[in-house]
Amino acid sequence: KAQTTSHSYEKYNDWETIAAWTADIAAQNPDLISRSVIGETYEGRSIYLLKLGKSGQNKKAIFMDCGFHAREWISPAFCQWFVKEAVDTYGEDTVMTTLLNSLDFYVLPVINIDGYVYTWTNNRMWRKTRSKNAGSTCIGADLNRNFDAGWCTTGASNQPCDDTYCGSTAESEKEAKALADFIREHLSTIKAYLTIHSYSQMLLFPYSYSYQLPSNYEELNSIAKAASKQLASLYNTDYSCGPGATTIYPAAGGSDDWAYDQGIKYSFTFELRDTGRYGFLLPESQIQPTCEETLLAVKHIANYVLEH
Ligand code: ING
Ligand code: ZN
Repeated sequence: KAQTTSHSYEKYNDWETIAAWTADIAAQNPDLISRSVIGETYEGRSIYLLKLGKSGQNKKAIFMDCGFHAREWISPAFCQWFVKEAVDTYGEDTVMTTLLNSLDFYVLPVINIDGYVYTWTNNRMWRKTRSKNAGSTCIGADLNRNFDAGWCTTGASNQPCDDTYCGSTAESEKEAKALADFIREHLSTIKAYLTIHSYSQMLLFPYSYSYQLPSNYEELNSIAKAASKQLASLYNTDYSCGPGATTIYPAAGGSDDWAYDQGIKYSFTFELRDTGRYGFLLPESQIQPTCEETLLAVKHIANYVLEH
């Protein structure tokens, strides 16, 4: 374990920096981390996935992605932070050690890479992908409306110029297809799906495309409450928990609903800090506290999955 220090975890990093970091951190921690490429973005960038965990047999896995929406910069910062914590606290922190000995974590640091690059170069408030739309001069689709879960039936737009454009079909976006293909290929091991967004301070679970409650609603609700309690224990940050449709708003085509309907019964969307004062422009001074508190919630969920 080494070299987590030369990377700036308390700053927002551009894609070039994050991409180089994925290679470095895997190379420097070969017994704990491996890197793969699960596909390419519309503009041809490699979509990197880190697999964290000590080698072992028949391990359950937890999948976590960051950077669905380009402007939500705290999200990729959290995925980087999580990997740093795994490296730095394995063998020191008993919970992290147990988790990495017994589980694999798939961490996808940025899924919407093209959009993320665009927020650094052109428009800080960009949300969507950067794909061309037939018959329109408007660019991109909302990756979190592009999954095959009640696709485009509610809380989504069929107009390419809108920020919640659902795309021409479910999985029309190469990034959504790559993510969905990977999860489909690993359904026998992936027991939990976590997707990191901002902002609102919420811990959401299915469904968002319907008001129907998931079959294990009581279980998901109690996990979310306990995870939020852990999160609040550090800085008193207040989170709301519940199904997406009633807690934030009805919205179809989200990845958590899709993963849940694939059979991944522990599926959560995090909406990190804050509640709107800074919104997507969360100051770098809040990266450390936000990531530390969120880590407690993620560890709680992972530990629950390990024990069930
Ligand atoms: N919020 C999510 C969004 O995609 C969400 C809320 C979660 C919708 C789960 C659907 C499913 O709109 C942000 N901030 O992106
Ligand atoms: Zn988002």
